[in-house]
Amino acid sequence: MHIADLFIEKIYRDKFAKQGYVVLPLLEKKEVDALLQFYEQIKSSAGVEKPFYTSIWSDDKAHRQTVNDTVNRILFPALQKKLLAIQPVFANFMVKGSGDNSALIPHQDWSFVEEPKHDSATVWCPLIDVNKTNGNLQVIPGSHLLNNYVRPRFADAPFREIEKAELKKLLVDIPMKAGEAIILNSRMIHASPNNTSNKHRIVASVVLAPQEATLFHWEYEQNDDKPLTKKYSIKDDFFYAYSCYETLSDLIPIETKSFAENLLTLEELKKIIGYNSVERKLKRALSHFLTHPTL
Ligand SMILES: O=C(O)CCC(=O)C(=O)O
Repeated sequence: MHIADLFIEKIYRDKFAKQGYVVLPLLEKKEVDALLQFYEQIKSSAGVEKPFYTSIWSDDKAHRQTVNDTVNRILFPALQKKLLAIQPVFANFMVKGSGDNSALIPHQDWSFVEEPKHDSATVWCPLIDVNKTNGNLQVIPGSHLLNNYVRPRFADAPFREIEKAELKKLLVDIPMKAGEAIILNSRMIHASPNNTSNKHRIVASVVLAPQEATLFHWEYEQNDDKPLTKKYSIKDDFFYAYSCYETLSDLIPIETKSFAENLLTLEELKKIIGYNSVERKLKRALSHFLTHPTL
């Protein structure tokens, strides 16, 4: 089952399947305010001193759990008005302080389900208006068509040999209002620029999977120079039970396999995403007339 098929409205089903993401209105103002108020209450317990951090990086399990439960309690019912038969994998705050080191490099998210039989998506919902000056999300449209279906923790990206400047040219900024959400396939390449404003950028986020899909987590390991993946069967408490930097030594993998990677060139990536530079330039030129670029 695929997330694209679970949108109630056809327009979102079609857009999500084609471009790998959609932007839609999600939260009411009172829900945005409730999340901001909750963030203010718990921010000091995160204990993460980085210009960009997400709650699952916190060493404090109680912090990870309370953020998961509270963010999920507000986001998930709102999402059930847009999508059928979904399950939350984990929920999170993603906070970007101001400064030159707050950018996030292009990456894909981990796999959470058996792909391509199923897929999963990240819901990213800013609690303040975002644009390219304060760390809006950037995506490479069409990059959900990449076929690296196992994306383990600690593994490097299959597009790591492409020059950073070239990769950046493929990114599209997604400016959004507080309470809107971008829902993106976990395979999408995404990033975010530095926050050059003097205000923290706070985002509430939840990863979604189809209800019928079993949740898994893959870990990358180098063994005698041979790359391996270990596959774990997980429950929805996994991402607050373990911080994202922990090795999972007390868990028993259900499968250990060698990890075969196919490193992408720029040309291969452009072909997969159906990159059309003329169309992209035209859309850029028109983009100030549009609330959301949809390329
Ligand atoms: O919050 C951000 O700026 C980036 C979020 C992100 O990379 C993610 O959701 O994986």
